Amino acid sequence: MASLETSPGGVVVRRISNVYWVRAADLEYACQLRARLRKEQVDVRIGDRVKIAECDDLNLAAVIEQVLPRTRSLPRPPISNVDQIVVVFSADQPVFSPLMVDRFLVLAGMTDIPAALVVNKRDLVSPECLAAMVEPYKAIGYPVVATSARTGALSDLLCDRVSVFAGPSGVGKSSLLNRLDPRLALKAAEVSHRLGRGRHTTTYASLYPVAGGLVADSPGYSHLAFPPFDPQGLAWLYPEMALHASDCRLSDCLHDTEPDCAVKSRARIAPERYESYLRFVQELAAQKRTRQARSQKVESAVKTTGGPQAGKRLVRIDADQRVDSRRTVKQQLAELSTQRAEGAIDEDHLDEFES
Ligand SMILES: Nc1nc2c(ncn2[C@@H]2O[C@H](COP(=O)(O)OP(=O)(O)O)[C@@H](O)[C@H]2O)c(=O)[nH]1
Ligand SMILES: [Mg+2]
Ligand SMILES: [Zn+2]
Repeated sequence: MASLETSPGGVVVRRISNVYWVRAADLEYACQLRARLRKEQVDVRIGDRVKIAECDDLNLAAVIEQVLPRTRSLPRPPISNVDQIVVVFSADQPVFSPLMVDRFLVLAGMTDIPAALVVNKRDLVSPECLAAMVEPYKAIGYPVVATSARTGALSDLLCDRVSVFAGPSGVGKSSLLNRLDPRLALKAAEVSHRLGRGRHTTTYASLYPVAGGLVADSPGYSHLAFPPFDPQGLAWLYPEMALHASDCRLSDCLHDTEPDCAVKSRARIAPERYESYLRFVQELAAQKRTRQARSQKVESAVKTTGGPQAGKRLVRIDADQRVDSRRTVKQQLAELSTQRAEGAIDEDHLDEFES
């Protein structure tokens, strides 16, 4: 048995119910939480760095003694200390869609986690075709790897990092990971464990050791709508636009038809990228209008109270407001994750909202 001082730190890679698998020194220990942590209801997530104790190397069991502070976390699914989001697309089958690529890059940008782009199935297109796909993203500074799960690997990109794969289904995410480690047999492993806790349902992802790093295979990315986000902030998530965004005449410039727009006059934006930008601006603006209309509705409902029907109405308004306060928590969460992206808040503050 090792004492806390000598026991290696580890990373939580998987959780099923109240058993946490912690990877430490190339071994995976099935761990319980120390009673003290359970009593304090310490929230332990996949990707958390922890101190373990009472390591039983024969049965690979241990106890989690301490959870170390987190850095960059993915809110959904909750994975801590993520170094990069690897956006995976295929060169063909399914067809390469720059619009979808940009959506994933923007979604990644809305967290504070750096993104890389992998274009898989390079065996299906000509080198010229492939170059046309990857060059625009290389030019604006994203790490880009063109590969094929049939022939190539991604080792350099994944080494020494915690990565989360994201991308549409069918592009070869599982195949790429299986190629790096055939023991993974990831088809089955993709099934994540759902635990119902009251009204909350939490989906847990797993981290797999591959190519000298840890990788989560494409968790819950079926939901591709943007979280609440101000359209004026979108240009900051387009690196080639962000370079000039602070030089526009209007501080709230959307870089569309505004006068003296430094982005439009100076930035070198690929036409597809500018097209996706304008579409996403519209989408975010429409979402914002819906949110505002909904909160105005609640406000005006509150103002109509009073008179003979007041008691009855109050019941209804009460119900409305409850719905709204749940929404507000969601909005606050999204705002918090934006603030967190800007380094404005720490994780402990966020936990108050998520628990
Ligand atoms: N030609 C070709 N097919 C691939 C490649 N990678 C994966 N595939 C095929 O694409 C399909 C979807 O792969 P899968 O790994 O399940 O994609 P996922 O949904 O992103 O995990 C499977 O039939 C794979 O055999 C590749 O590099 N080249
Ligand atoms: Mg898959
Ligand atoms: Zn502008």
